[in-house]
Amino acid sequence: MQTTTLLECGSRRLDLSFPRVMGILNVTPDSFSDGGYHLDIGEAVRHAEQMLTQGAAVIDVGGESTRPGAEPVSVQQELDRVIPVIERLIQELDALVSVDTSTPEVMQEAACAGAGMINDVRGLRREGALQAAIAAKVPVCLMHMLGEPGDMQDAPHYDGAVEEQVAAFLERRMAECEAAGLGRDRVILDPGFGFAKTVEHNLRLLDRLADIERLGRPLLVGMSRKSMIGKTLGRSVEERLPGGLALAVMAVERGARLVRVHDVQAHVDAVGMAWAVLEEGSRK
Ligand code: YH5
Repeated sequence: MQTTTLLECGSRRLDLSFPRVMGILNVTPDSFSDGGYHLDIGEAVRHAEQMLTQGAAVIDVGGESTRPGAEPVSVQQELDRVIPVIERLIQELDALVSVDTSTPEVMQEAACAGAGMINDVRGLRREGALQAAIAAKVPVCLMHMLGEPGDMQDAPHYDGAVEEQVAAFLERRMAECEAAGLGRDRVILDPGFGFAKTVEHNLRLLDRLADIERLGRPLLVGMSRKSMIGKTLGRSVEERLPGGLALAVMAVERGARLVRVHDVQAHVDAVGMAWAVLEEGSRK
């Protein structure tokens, strides 16, 4: 099936008729993989510039750690971390910026500063988030997660097949958002790898990604450096790139159009190579 999806991201457009790479820019002092390295605004901008040079189509800027046990951040703290970085990425690099937040005030300010996408791991379920996202008039990534980051990994349980539960959740959430005024044409869907899921859930969900693709919206996946790789292969965070590339390629083969990663260059090549094969076989 040929999907020609052009997303209107504020003043920018994002062509998702082929898979694109989203570079992760953490502006948190307690981030799992990049702990504290990108707090400096100048350093964050340089890191983003490098990811853009390497072929990232979107920079995902986040100021709240979703790691279990991470300190909660206040709205003001999150604004202080994220907004100055977003402003500079847009003014200096003309980047397409996604804001990784569940906080309505941050969505609003980020959109005012020129962010072209909202990425909310809580699927706009915080009070005021849905209205803020609608007012922002940019595409939104709705992700699947049970519970809250703090408790989600306690005992993830699904009645029946995980892919069916995740697809049903995303379908329902998309319908609720649509009823409130968020058009489907502005929705990107994400099964939420690592969020309230065991390794087995994550592996099965990737294998059955087609069940989520059937919902008819572009798919985003985030597996970069996650513990599904670490636990399967017995690798530390620094050793997870080869495993992550394999997962990204499999996701693209199953329809993913945005791959959220730390290591942009390697993923641009892996995804580009996989896509060349799929195009030649014209299965996509
Ligand atoms: C995602 O999947 N994930 S934050 C633990 C790691 C490495 C990375 C143990 N935000 C997603 O990236 N947004 C995050 O090593 C996300 N989809 C979307 N849409 C967690 C993360 C990470 C966690």
